[in-house]
Amino acid sequence: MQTQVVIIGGGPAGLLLSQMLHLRGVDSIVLELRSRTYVLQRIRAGFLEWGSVEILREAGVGERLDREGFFHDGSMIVWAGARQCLIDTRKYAGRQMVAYGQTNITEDLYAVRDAMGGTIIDEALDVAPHAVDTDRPWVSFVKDGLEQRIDCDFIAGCDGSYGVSRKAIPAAVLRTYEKVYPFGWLGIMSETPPLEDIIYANHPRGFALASQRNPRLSRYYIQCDRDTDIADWPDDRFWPELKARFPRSIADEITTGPSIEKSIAPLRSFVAEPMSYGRLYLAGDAAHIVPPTGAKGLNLAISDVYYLSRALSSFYNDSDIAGLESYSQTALKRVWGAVRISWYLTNLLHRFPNQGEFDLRMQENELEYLAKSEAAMRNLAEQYIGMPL
Ligand code: FAS
Ligand code: PHB
Repeated sequence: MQTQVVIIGGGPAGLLLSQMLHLRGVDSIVLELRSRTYVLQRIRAGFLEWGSVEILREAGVGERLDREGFFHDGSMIVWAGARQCLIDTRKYAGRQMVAYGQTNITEDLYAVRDAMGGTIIDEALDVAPHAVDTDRPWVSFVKDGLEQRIDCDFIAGCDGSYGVSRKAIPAAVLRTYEKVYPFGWLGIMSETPPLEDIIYANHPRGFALASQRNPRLSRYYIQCDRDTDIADWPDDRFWPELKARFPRSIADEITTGPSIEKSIAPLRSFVAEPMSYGRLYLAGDAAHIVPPTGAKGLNLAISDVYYLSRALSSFYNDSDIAGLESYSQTALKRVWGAVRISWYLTNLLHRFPNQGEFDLRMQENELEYLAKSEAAMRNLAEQYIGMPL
């Protein structure tokens, strides 16, 4: 087979890139390891920066998002009993955050790709990029037991943190940066009415978060040990623990019910540099991971694709290679900004093992400063909603 861009990975990054390239007249083939059913049952992120909303609208997948997304003016932080402040993105950054599940985005992208005749090869095994440091790269894979080959001009590695693309960058070239946090998030989804606001809790028992997907679907998280066994957390243990981490007035508003999904996400930051090598370009989790505290993971995948789709379109439509040459540097500037704000919020809101009184005073003073200083809140709000693309 032959195409212009082979995209390895059919998650949000890969599907969105395929769609944005199509709208710019660039052909691609998506190779996805898993079945479509498997990809669509994954429950992950759910919180979009304003820039991501605009990009998804431009890609032609904004209609359901605008109809079903939960647009709101910011997220609440509660701490020390009844103290609270709003990260008011509408007041301080003139933009709203939108709660809309990654699963919905993936469904919408599959639908629009199918409608426009996109080529997505599911259950593609042993995908391997070849000759990425030449101008004739190609990709091999196995489908229904048959070895296949696709010749192309470029390869986009959108295969997540444990994919194959990043490994195609020689060890002598690749630099990685990692920080592993000493805890994870135990998350559940329940078919219960959510709270009015998205609320982060800094609590002596540990961090908690109340979020949502729609008026009938709630998403909750509690900080847990990295080695937590999910079997130790039946619903009748989760709900009281979640409530114990919020002020009583909020806890009493939480509607409990059977969980329809429960999973544990370890928290870590990871960045691979450079995000390109020869004709290979990385986007999304293939290049970086952030702790979910700042809700940046999915949004970074979307902004990477924003830059990469424009760079590839300029190459094909204007014979301009500047965007491709600067892609890694441009994307990494935004990546490191998201890594930093996620690191800041993770340190601000969680309880760390061996945290002393001094550290707790630092957290409390920072929260009080945010609550009192317009300048401090403006600083946080503009980063939380996402810096301009
Ligand atoms: P993805 O991992 O979503 O997609 C990569 C795709 O490549 C997958 O479909 C995979 O099957 C495929 N693939 C892998 N190896 C392959 C191979 N060799 N060949 C072909 N295909 C291959 N972000 C937030 O902002 N907020 C959150 O609350 C949040 N929660 C998360 C919870 C969990 C458990 C995880 C794992 C991540 C979470 N994230 C969250 C981050 C997450 O949303 C990612 O940022 C987002 O999925 C990134 O999208 P992609 O880069 O497309 O990677
Ligand atoms: C979510 O709704 O999944 C969510 C919201 C805010 C975050 C992280 C995750 O910071």
